[in-house]
Amino acid sequence: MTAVTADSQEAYEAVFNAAVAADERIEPRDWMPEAYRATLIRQIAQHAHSEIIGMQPEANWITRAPSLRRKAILMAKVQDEAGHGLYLYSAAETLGVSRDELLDKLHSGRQKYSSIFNYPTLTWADVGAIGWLVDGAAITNQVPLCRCSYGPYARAMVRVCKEESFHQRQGYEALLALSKGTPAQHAMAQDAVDRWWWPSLMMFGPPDDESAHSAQSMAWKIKRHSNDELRQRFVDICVPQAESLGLTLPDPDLRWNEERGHYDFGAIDWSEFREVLKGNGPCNEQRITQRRRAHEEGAWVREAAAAYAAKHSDRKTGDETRETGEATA
Ligand code: FAQ
Repeated sequence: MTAVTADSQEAYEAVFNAAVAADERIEPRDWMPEAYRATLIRQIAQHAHSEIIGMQPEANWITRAPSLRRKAILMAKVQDEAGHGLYLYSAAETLGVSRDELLDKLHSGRQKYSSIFNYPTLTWADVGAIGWLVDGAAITNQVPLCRCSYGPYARAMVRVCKEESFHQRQGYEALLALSKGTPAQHAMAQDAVDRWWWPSLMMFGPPDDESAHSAQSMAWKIKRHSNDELRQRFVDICVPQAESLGLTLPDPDLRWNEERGHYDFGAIDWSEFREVLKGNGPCNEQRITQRRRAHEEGAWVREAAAAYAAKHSDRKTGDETRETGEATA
């Protein structure tokens, strides 16, 4: 093996920087700075954990969906989120970490998942609000990630975004049905939007001047836009959609700013965000307990799948041995 000298390290770094500057993709076998690898593992793992923990709030309503059609749609959506988790864990594995290691870090609180999934789903309308607002925020954040400099993450995002876009529309449609329904249904939709609006804005992360990783992640073209830029884009998209829905966004300071060409919006309660990140949100305890339980209860499935794969690969090796006649002497 060739030793990496200070000179060759510099040469590798120059190739990496040139590839990033030219908007080329960095692939798993390419040399990359250790800090770039660590940042990607952190972000992709947090993203994957969010997808699988994010199954819980909506799954809460599968047994109580108001019709068979709504139930079938919701089951498909929750299953899609599990699929997103799988693509993302696979993308993280290309960076040299194992899925077991990442899940262990989630279960022991050493890695985060999105703050948004620590809020409860109190009524059926919350399923619509999650689709419209949470999936809507997720798409706003993730479309630029399709151009992330790391190839496997960028490619995973393409499919995830297509599916999230469908999820967003189903949420919008479910909320519209409630908003145009009876006064009680309309009130239920409004109450859900009142509760999910501010936490959805927090999904984009802390304000730019408090975002520890943004500058470096943007220089590496992992992130293409800052947290505040994407949050503003999301607000601008949501205001006319809320009007079409016949619902009000719970922010008296929300108004069009002609000069900026954007909607101004009120102050976000960052102390709430920090509390949720510290583990003190309304459902942190419940979410992680449920996740650990699901992992323990699924141990037999993982063992059975591993045993099956081992048996299958033994058979395959046996077949190949018979075909080539090797290992018979
Ligand atoms: N929640 O320096 P920054 C979905 C942490 S998927 C919790 O700005 P960065 C689909 C951050 O990790 C939703 N923690 O960090 C779905 C860092 O802590 P650390 C998930 C947060 O990485 C829908 C610290 O704060 N999406 O919804 C949050 O540059 C419906 C400083 O922050 C993604 O993960 C937060 N909201 O920017 C599923 C997208 N924000 O690690 C089911 C990919 C920040 O130093 C149902 N991720 N933190 O300990 C990203 O784009 C970025 O990681 C950001 C944060 C923008 C989230």
